[in-house]
Amino acid sequence: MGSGSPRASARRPEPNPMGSGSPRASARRPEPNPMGSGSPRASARRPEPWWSRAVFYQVYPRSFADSDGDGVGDLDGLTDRLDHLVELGVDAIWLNPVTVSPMADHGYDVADPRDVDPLFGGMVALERLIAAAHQLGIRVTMDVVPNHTSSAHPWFQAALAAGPGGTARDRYLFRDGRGPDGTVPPNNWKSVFGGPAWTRVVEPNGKPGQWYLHLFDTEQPDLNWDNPEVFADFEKTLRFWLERGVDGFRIDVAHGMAKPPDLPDSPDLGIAVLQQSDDDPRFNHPSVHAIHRDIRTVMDRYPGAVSIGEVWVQDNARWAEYLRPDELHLGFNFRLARTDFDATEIRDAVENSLAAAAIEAATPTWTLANHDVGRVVTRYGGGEVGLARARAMAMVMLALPGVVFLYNGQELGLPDVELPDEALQDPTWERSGHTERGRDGCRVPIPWCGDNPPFGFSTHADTWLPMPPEWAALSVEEQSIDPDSTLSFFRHALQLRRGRDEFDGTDVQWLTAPKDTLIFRRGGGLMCALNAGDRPLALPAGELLLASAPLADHTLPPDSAAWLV
Ligand code: TEU
Repeated sequence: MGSGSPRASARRPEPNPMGSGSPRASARRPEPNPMGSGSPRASARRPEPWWSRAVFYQVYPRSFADSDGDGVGDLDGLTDRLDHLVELGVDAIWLNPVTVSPMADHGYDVADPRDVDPLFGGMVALERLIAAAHQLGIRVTMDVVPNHTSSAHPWFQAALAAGPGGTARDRYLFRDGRGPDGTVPPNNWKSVFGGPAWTRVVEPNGKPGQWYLHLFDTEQPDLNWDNPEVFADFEKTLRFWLERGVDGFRIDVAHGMAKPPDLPDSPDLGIAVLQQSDDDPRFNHPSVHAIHRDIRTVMDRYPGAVSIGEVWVQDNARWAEYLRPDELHLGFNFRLARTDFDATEIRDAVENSLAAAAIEAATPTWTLANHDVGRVVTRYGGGEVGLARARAMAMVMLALPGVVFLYNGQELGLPDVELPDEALQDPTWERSGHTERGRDGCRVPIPWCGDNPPFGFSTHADTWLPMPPEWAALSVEEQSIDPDSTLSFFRHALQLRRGRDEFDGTDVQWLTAPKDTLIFRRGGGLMCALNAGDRPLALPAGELLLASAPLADHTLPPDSAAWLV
């Protein structure tokens, strides 16, 4: 890292090991890209890329910090709060969509992929964020949404206006309906958010006409990736952001995009709202890989830039196909996010995730929470127990080789919030006929300081989702002064992970451990023990680096974890 970086010199005694120098980054950044072949951990043959053991911090921009007092978070709010990320010790931000959008799915409905929505502060605010983050040695990756656009996108508006048969409709998946009057949707697919995946349009002549496919909300029409214009435009989008200094992308629904020819009916798989399965014809069609190869060709022109796919595929072999050397750099693996607090299941999930990545010699990735799957504390039972388990599992995740994703608020131990019906905004709530509450509960704004909502998140009392009064105790300010807080714990854990050689190596060796517990050892010498049972676990001999709960006589209480060397 450049010696002039305030973060490196003042706060980071042990610079994060990075890979080889990037011509792209050094050309455009005041500070040279914090890389360098001098990394002690980079292999002699091939230096590790910067992201190979990075901690990514996911910022849900609506909920992070509001700078202009409208009750919705924005990019200047994030820029103002970057110190929090420096203190936490993360390497990169993953920014959920900030591009121009009517916000039917809070930005995943993109009307202009190459501009920033005024709600988030417009293009200048993103430029300020990128400059400030880079100055602090933090990289910025952003969401891109190739599977669909917003129905407000000019292409879709043109498709509606053009009527059937024209080239404008060929950028999307328009089809005639079935039945005598075309009143039956072209196939039986369901939307991931509930209800049919097809909506019928009113044609320019005022009559009901064709249907269009939308795997998500009605306002998110799926693009036709067989049309070469679609990739050409996506390439433009990737280059546009890379040229502006973005360090990479999280590719939304990276297993979508390609659809089976003729869009056949789906067998009734009984798939619930917000779920997918490997037999599901809506996703993971083999021709998606040609798209990823094309994307990689673009990425390779920008050395150091990373592509991270959202790949909801269970089968290891099929998941790994996305990580072939000419496809994605990284793929989200969601196994841990779907695993209960059960030692056997956790070990299975870890082994499976490692095995999946190993198929293509890819870097493993670990996720416990995000803006879709909910918060860890709640998933593990809520309250004190849920929090204890969330801290313990964070230690397991941070002890594993590869890349870790933290979801904003995870470092504060925030739970999901039970919101009143009238506050709900996720399209899932309406589309499921009010049977599925959707994902709003894990998207409530972050408490920064003070005794009452909005806790420094905004100057506006009416935040876009209401904040619970009891979050006063969970604010960043409150937790910063408490050495035993979850925030202090995360800061310490990330500092150790970044600075200690014992976290080196790519292997995970399982040691003998009593029922309902697990112990593994890393090549560098780190041992991680997890007690998911109900009796204390006697720890193996070694020096204690960190524990998620107080120890008594070198024994680990239930619902906790420890690192030893
Ligand atoms: O999610 C894709 C997706 O398929 C998820 O809805 C998934 O089924 C669910 O989270 C499993 O629990 C991405 C974004 O992450 C999500 O926020 C968007 O709503 C969606 O794409 C549409 O763009």
